[in-house]
Amino acid sequence: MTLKFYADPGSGSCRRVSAAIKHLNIDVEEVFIDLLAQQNRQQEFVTLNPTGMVPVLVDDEPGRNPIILSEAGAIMIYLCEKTDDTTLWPSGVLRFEVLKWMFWAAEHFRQPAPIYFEEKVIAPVIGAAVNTARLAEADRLLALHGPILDDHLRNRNFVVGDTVTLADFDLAAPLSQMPRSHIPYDTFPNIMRWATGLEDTVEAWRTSGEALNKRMDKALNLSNDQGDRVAASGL
Ligand SMILES: N[C@@H](CCC(=O)N[C@@H](CS)C(=O)NCC(=O)O)C(=O)O
Repeated sequence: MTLKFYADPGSGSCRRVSAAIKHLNIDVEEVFIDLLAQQNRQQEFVTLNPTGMVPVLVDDEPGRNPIILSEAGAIMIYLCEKTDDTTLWPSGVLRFEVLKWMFWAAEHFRQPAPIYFEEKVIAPVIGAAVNTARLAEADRLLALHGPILDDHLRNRNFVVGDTVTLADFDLAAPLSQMPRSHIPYDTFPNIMRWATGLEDTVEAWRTSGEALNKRMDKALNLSNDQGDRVAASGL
C-alpha cells in the first residue's frame, strides 16, 4: 500500500477527504491520529505537517521521494488526479467552477463553523464562559455568506453540474458538527435541502458522517479533566 491517510474521524476536514477516498474507492492505510490524545502534537506527526493539523496524506511509491500533503482540498484534488477521476473533479470549465466554490468555502462559508463549535461545544465541556462577541461575529459571517449559497442552490441538487463534486464536500463539511454546535444553517432552506440530499444519495458522504458522529459522541462523553483534552485537541 502506497497511500497513508492520517486522520481523526471526528474532524470535518478529515471527513472531506475520507468521503473522497470512499467515493473513488481508493485503497489507503488509515492512520488514526487521536486529537484528544494530542497525537497531532507529537514530533513524528509535526514532521509531516508543521501546523499539527489533520488530515495528512503520504504517497510513498517506490523509486521516488514520498509526496506529503496537508490541507484537505489539496489532498482531495491529488487523489482525483491520481485516479484520473473526472466525476468529483470534472474537466474543462466545470473544474474552475468547482475550484471557485472550494476557495469560497475556505475563505468565507466555512469560517463561522469552528467559532460555533468552540463556543457551543468546547466551552461548556471545559466550563469556560461563552464568548458572545465571537458568536456575534460568526452570526454576522453566516448572515453574509449563507444567502449566497442558499440562492445558488435554489434549483440545484449539487453545487456544480448535476452530480456530486469536491465543491459539495467542501461546502457541506461545516454542517457536520451541526447536531452539537447548533449553528443555524437551518435558517437556509435550500442549503438544508441540498445537505439532506447529499446525506441521502451520496453513500460516501453518509458513511463518513456516521463515522464522525460516532467519534464525536465518544469524545464528548468525557469526564471534566478529559474535557480539557477536547479543548486542546481542536476537534
Ligand atoms: N485548513 C485545514 C484545516 C484542518 C483542521 O482544521 N484540522 C483540525 C481538525 S478539524 C485539526 O487538526 N486541529 C488540531 C489542532 O488545531 O491542534 C484543512 O483544510 O485541511
